[in-house]
Amino acid sequence: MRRREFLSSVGSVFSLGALSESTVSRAFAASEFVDLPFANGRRPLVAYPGKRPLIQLTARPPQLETPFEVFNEAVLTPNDAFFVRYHLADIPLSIDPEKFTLTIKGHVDRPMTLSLQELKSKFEPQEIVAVNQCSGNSRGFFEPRVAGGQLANGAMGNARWKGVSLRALLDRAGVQAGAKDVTFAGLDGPVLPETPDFAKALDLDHARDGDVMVAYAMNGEDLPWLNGYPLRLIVPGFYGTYWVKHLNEILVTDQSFEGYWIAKAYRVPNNNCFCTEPGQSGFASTPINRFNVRSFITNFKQNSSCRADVETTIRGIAFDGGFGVKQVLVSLDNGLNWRASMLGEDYGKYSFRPWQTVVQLPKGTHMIKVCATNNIGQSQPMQPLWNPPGYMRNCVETLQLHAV
Ligand SMILES: Nc1nc2c(c(=O)[nH]1)N[C@H]1C(S)=C(S)[C@@H](COP(=O)(O)O)O[C@H]1N2
Ligand SMILES: [Mo]
Repeated sequence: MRRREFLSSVGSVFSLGALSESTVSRAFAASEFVDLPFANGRRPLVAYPGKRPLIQLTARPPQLETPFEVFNEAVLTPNDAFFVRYHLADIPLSIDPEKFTLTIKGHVDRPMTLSLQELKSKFEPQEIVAVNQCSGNSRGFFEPRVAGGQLANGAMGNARWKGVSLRALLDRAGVQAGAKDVTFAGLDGPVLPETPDFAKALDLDHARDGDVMVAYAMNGEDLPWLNGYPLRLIVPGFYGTYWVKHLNEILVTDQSFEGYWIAKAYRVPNNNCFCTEPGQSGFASTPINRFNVRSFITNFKQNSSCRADVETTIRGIAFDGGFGVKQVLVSLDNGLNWRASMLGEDYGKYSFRPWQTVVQLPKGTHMIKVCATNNIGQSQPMQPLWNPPGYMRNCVETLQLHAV
């Protein structure tokens, strides 16, 4: 179904609230701004329907970053604070949940068109807590700078997703011998016909791993509009580019998918570090896939202060591409010595893992570093790695903290 049809449909139509086609292109009156810590980092804080004021990167399409303080509120990122990323300006503005359907077709014995109600009632529900992170999260910190959305660290979020396992859907449809890839398309489209429509693919084994799912709920509520209402793909451990929103078509093919958004975009250098030297060219590339390991301090801002000589808790989050966080080390002396922190509640191997440690800092300025390791021994580099598209930043973060 195309967007025009939603706009003309009647009944209990969900829509983007006050957001009409003309206002979607305009920033809502922003009264506040934030300064992200890199050049040209001034951004308006803008409240879209269903969202609290978030850091606006672009208005058309809406691209919103989560203010970093939110990650100190809870391990699960609240729906109204979850970041938003779109590529194409023609996003759906109105959807009738009674009429919406998901189609599964291609190399299957029983092509299906399911209503939302059928999806919810005819399949066993499944829940997974998983981080969604944009490939370009933290791109604004790249040195030398690279083209693309200049994001700080807020293009990520962690939620409890509920839906149906993609394997169950594919099994019901009956995947035929010779099938190779599964492709996914959503309701948004390009404004210009020359622009390739947003579509992604997974190989059949990945699509059938039992964890990839079609989600209809996030943290116990319907998906927020801007996070893919009414259905989105969840690809735990993989970068957000695979998490197709407003998902309405699943196609099983007997060929390798060669669509623009995999064959040309979202590729990284094909080596162990997914990195190159600035200026280097002619390297082989591969589609971006799993997250690398990251960790952050969430309860102190850069260049803030704490009380000297008293017990102070430093805490934060860590995550990886689905092997689970094993350990989070903290250094109070800019990386010379490291101590273990205490890991908090385990929400599963795809989730943020909270950690904390209690310190007592003498008067002065301290360079606090945090470094996580996952269950297969992957860790974080001390120095930032570089690649032309500005993807996968995961170097050890340093907090400058003044004990006073
Ligand atoms: N339909 C659709 N799905 C999409 C995209 C898009 O442009 N259109 N962008 C992808 C990218 S690159 C990211 S990082 C995630 C962001 O998910 P969010 O907007 O829910 O935070 O959505 C993915 N799914
Ligand atoms: Mo992304």
